[in-house]
Amino acid sequence: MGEKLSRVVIVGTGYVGASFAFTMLNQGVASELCLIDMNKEKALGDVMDLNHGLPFAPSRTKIWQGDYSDCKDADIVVLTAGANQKPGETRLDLVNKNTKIFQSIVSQVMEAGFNGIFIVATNPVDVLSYVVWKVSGLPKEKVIGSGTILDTARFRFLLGEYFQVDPRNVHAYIIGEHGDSELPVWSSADIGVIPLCDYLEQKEGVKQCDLDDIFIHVRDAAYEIIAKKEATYYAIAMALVRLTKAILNDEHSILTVSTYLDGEYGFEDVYIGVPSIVTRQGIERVLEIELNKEEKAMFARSVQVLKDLIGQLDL
Ligand code: 6V0
Repeated sequence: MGEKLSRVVIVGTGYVGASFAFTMLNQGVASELCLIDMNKEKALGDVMDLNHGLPFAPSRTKIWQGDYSDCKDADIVVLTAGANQKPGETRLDLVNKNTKIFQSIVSQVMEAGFNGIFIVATNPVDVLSYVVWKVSGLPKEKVIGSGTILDTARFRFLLGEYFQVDPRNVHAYIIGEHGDSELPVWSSADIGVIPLCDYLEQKEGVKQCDLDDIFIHVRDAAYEIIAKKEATYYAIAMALVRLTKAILNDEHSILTVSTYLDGEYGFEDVYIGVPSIVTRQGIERVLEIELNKEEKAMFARSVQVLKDLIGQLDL
């Protein structure tokens, strides 16, 4: 084949990490997949199980249970380790528990000589992306949180159902904290080529209260799913693979990832979900959506929630 090898290391092979590995294998995204977990038996079990699927995979992938020294030559390290959200627990409750875990993991990855891109999925993802950026010492472009990529997908799915349009033709964003203070950017949402606001005026049967309901379902989706089956993992796994592909293939894709703000939207020193251009180098730039007055206020509140948490961290 002669193609350049691409190595992706996954730290944390729980529900999310293992689903991510499975999706990577099914889509033939990387030539090397290395799985690390403090529960070595679990990681080894996953490696065996995934390897047995290789005869059905679209391309050859080398999969093994590794250790932190394998991060030296990795293009991407995906962090899905840590405690997950328990029923009734907010993502923000997890912060102290997972910050400690991350300080230890990221130090070990960096000691191995890693110089690639971190993708962070563990919650609270915006705060932990900030932790990874601080602890790793890598440039901000190289630390990317999954942010509101999943929330945006949920939003597009529900809007697609409502308007009976393919969700891939729904151009609408959820921005802000991946959590309770996130917000829908209604003012710039388009259904296909029609601004949603026009749609609202023109189409009978399209009501603002239905749209508000859709957002509430998006915001509270994780709570609903966790109450039913204890964890959410398929859609986030697919979202993480989408992000991984955007990086490895230098796609310049616009994804609502958690990105370091350095003056964009009038804020700095915070990681938060905003549409950003993702390339082989990581985040190329943040796109600033024109927000209306109400959206600006909601975004500012979301930034404040995250800044308050970051301010309490012992970094
Ligand atoms: P899980 O199934 O408990 O898996 C976590 C894994 O991490 C386990 O296998 C642990 O053994 C492992 N682990 C814990 N500590 C360490 C350590 N120090 N070193 C190595 N491995 C360790 O959790 P699950 O996979 O369900 O969730 C993982 C994280 O993803 C949680 O924080 C979730 O809240 C978060 N999610 C984030 C989403 C997003 O949109 N960003 C969506 C869903 C879940």
